[in-house]
Amino acid sequence: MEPIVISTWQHGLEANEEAYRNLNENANSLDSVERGLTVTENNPEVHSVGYGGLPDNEGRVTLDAALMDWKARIGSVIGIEHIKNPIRLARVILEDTEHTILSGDGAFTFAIRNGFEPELLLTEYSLKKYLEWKSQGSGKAEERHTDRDTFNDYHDTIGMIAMDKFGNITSGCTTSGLAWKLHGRVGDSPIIGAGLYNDAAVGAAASTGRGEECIRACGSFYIVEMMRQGLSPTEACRRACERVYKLNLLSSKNRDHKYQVGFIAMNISGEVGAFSIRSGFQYAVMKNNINTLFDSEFLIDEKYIIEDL
Ligand code: SD4
Repeated sequence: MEPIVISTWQHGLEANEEAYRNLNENANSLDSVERGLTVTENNPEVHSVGYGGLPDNEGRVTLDAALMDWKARIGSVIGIEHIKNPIRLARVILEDTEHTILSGDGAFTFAIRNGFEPELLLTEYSLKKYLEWKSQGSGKAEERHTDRDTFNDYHDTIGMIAMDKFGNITSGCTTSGLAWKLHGRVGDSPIIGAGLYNDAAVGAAASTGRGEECIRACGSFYIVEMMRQGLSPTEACRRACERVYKLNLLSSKNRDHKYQVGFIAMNISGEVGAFSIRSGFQYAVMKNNINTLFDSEFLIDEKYIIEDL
């Protein structure tokens, strides 16, 4: 098969390069996704992933990451602190334990026992932004996106799906979650079926954006099931966005409706697609040695007014 990799947002371009280089050298998709996502975790300019990720409401950088491969193997890490590459830890959980998910202190202890070095992940920039937020006193978590309009300031979760030369697909996600989230809050990224899902007979999906809304819809699982029924990756992602949108409204009229959720998907023929709730979501696809950033199709435009519904 021709290798192919798709990932979320503009920073997906850089991660794709690394994943694709590995795929081209005959690495499997699990190795390639892990290595690709590590690039984003290591980049302090990406303020929603790994080192340099914006902290929670207590000023603590807490990271979520997960991997799922074509053998339905899972490794997920929730709310880990001081470990720069949670995606590498997710890989160790996937390969070397009987478990699927480790969280918090237990995940940290497991990491140290497995040779990971503790590091300070709060950068000068993140601390400055945190102190600014504190002094404003809104107390609310914030979604920040690397969209077309705000690219220079904000960054976002990276989700990635890759197919290797053997036709095997792996999906992965890594994030520091919403900026200023309540300490202990868990988003979609480490939740299997929400932030990512993989089925060797069908394909895979991954998400970005407001985790609460994606979790409510089991977004990534839903996309894989839609593709199983014969929908294209783009059409399956569109259906998932409709589901997210409806469940957000159903769950509460008072809920914050100004959220973004974006999905990417790939089927076992190597076709890819994406869809988002609002405009601005971008995704990067690399195949045939060409890495391209696309604007996603979306469900509603910014003129949407909740009171009209
Ligand atoms: C989360 N989906 O924790 C992640 C973060 C994100 O815009 O993508 N934020 O909800």
